Amino acid sequence: MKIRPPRPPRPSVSPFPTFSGKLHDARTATAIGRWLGAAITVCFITGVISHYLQHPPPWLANELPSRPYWGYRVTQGLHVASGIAAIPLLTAKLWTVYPRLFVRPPLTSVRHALERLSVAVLVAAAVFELFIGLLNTVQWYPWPFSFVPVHFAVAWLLVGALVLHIAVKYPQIRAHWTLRSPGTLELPADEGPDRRSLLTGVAAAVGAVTLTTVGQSFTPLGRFDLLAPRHPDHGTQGLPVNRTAAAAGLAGVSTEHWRLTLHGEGSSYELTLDDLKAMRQHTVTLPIACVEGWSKSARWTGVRVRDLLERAGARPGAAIRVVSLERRGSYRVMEMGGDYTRDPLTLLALRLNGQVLSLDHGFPARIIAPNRPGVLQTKWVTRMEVI
Ligand SMILES: Nc1nc2c(c(=O)[nH]1)N[C@H]1C(S)=C(S)[C@@H](COP(=O)(O)O)O[C@H]1N2
Ligand SMILES: [Mo]
Repeated sequence: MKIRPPRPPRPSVSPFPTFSGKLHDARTATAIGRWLGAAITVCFITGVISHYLQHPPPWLANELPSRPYWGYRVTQGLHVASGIAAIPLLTAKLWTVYPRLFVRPPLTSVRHALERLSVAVLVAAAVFELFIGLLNTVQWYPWPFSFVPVHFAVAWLLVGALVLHIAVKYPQIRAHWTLRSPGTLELPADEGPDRRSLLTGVAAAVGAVTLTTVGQSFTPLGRFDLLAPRHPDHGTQGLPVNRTAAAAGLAGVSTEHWRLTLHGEGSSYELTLDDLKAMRQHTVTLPIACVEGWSKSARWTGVRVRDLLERAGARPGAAIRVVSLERRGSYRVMEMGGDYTRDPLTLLALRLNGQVLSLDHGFPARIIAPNRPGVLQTKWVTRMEVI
């Protein structure tokens, strides 16, 4: 009987790439992840604020505060800026952790399967939110669903998956939270230049996209605003136009035939444009803060909404519905709670930066109110009803 000599073991060749560098380890993932986590947290909180200011549930509608007058400008500026900053951060984070896609065996236990599933949900939700959010800033909607409810719902999914992810990864996050060794001020010797270069590169990318877009709402940096879709200095009468009269289907408004109708609780009345001009005029400086991210302050002159309501015999702080001449469109009808109608800064404006409102800015009359999303600053107003 012949005995075969034992075969030398075959070197096992994995069809999958292997990674050993520092750029794909838990320390790099943590370093980038904490900045990404911070950006997503700011984006989520400011997004929830924006959502409830724009679409309050009935119990909240009359409680929304009209101050600070600059509130929405700041929260929405942060929302769009943190979302834009999250794009290079998410890209870098995914690049750092993508070797984990090739981990073998793909599933070791139920727990491992659940962990991978939660990461899949997290990544999908994050990519989806940043993608549709970015396209929304340029008002491009190449999808069949409506943006706001979907963006809002997936945000909760994203934050839920993020909380789960942080809980699961807590031991690694804690171990790698700072890049310094415990008790020293020096970077440990094994922190080669590559990790630092990567983090510097990511920081530079975040700085670059922020600097070239944040000027759309933070106007002192306006001259660096090269990439944002809107520039606060472009537009008639010193203010960008979000939706032109032509886009809203308004060819013109006849001053002669235009009326403002006011439905109070007991009484109703109608005013011509001359009647409105004859009422006491007030001038306020307030921003238009568009949900899409741009903001610009302007000087508005017109009649206080509370004076108009008082004249209709409405109780102070009544909530109202405002209707535009525009025939269709989601911004044709707007509702406004008592804090806004009571606020002396809330105007039915007739003039903008010292000139009669142009048709694109809402001639003959538009709403301007403090701490309000731009979409609710209704243009071409023709009717106000106490509700
Ligand atoms: N009737 C009506 N009002 C409207 C709109 C609209 O489409 N229709 N757009 C709103 C949006 S989204 C913004 S940001 C502001 C912009 O005002 P502006 O175009 O005068 O800058 O108007 C708001 N008022
Ligand atoms: Mo807007």
